[in-house]
Amino acid sequence: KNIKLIEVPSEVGAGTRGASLGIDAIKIAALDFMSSFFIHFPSEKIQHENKLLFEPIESPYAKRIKGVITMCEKVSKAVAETIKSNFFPVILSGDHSNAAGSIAGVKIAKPQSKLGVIWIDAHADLHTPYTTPSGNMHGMPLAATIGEDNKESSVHDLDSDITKCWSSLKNIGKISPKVLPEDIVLVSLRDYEKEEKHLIDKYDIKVITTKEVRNKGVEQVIRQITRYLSDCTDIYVSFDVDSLDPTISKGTGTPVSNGLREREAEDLVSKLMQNRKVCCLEITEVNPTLDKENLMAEIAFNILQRSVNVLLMS
Ligand code: DIR
Ligand code: MN
Ligand code: MN
Ligand code: MN
Repeated sequence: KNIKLIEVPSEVGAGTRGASLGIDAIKIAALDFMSSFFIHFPSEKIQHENKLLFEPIESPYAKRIKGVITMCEKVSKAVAETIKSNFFPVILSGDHSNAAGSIAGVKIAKPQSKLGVIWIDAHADLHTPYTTPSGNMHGMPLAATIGEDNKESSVHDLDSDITKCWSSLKNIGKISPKVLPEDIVLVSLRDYEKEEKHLIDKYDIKVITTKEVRNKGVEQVIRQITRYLSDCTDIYVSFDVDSLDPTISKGTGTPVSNGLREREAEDLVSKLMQNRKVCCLEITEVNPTLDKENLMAEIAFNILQRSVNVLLMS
C-alpha cells in the first residue's frame, strides 16, 4: 500500500491542553530512536483552529463546536482525496473529535461502503451535546458518526444555534449516518457515563474489554472482531492512547486504570492492519505536556511504525 500521513494538530475538542503538540512529540520520539520513518512518506498538515482556545466558550455543552466542524470538514476532504488517489491515510491527530472528520472522509471516498469502526479507547465517545458531562467535543465523535442525538437521555436544554451546529457535525460529508451502531467495536472501554451505556445497550454495541484482550490474546480477539464485522466492506481503526494503562500512559489528559499494555496495543493495532478491509488508521490524543519522559509519544511511534510496516507489506 501507498501510505500518506495526515497531520491534524488540533486540540479544540479536548478538555486538557497540550494534545496539539502530540504529533511533534511523536516525531521527536522518532528522532530519539534515530529512525528516519518520517522521511519516507508524503504528508499533509491540516491547518488548525487552536486560536479559538483563547476566546470565550460559546456553549458549555459543545465547547468550540464551530472549530470542530471546521476541522472535520478539512480532515474529511483530505482523507477522501487521499483514498481516491489510492493512498492509505494514516492520521495523527491532536484530539479525538477530529475522527468524526476522518470517518466522514472515508465515507465520502466510499459512499457505497458498509463501514465498520474499531474504536480502541478507554471511552465510548458516544456523548452528544444533550448528554455530555464536560462539553468536550472529543467525547462525541462516535455519536456524530452514527447520527445520534440521544435525546431520551437528555440532561441539557440546547439553544437553536448549538442544535444547528450538532446537525452540521452529524452531516459532514452530507452523509448521515455514516456508520451503523452494529458495525462498531469498542475495544478496552472502561470509562463511560450512563447516557453512553444507554446507547450501548439500546443498539447492542459490541464491546471487547481489556481483560478479554489479555485472556484470549490479540490474535483470537482480532479473529472475533473480523468475524463480527464480516459484512462490512471497509473498516476504519481509531487508536486513542488513553486505551493504554496509566502506568505507561502519562501523556494523556484522561488516564483510566485497567488499560492495555504496550505490547498488547502494538500487537492489536499492527495486526489489524493485515486485514484488507482496513482502509484508514488514526492515532490520537498524545499529550506531551503531561509527560516529561515523552514515553506516550514513544509508544505511539512504535505502534505507528509497526502498523505502517504491516501496511507496506500488504
Ligand atoms: C467523558 C470523557 N466521557 C466526556 N471522555 C473522554 O467528557 O465526555 N473521551 N475523555 O476521550
Ligand atoms: Mn477518544
Ligand atoms: Mn479516550
Ligand atoms: Mn453486522
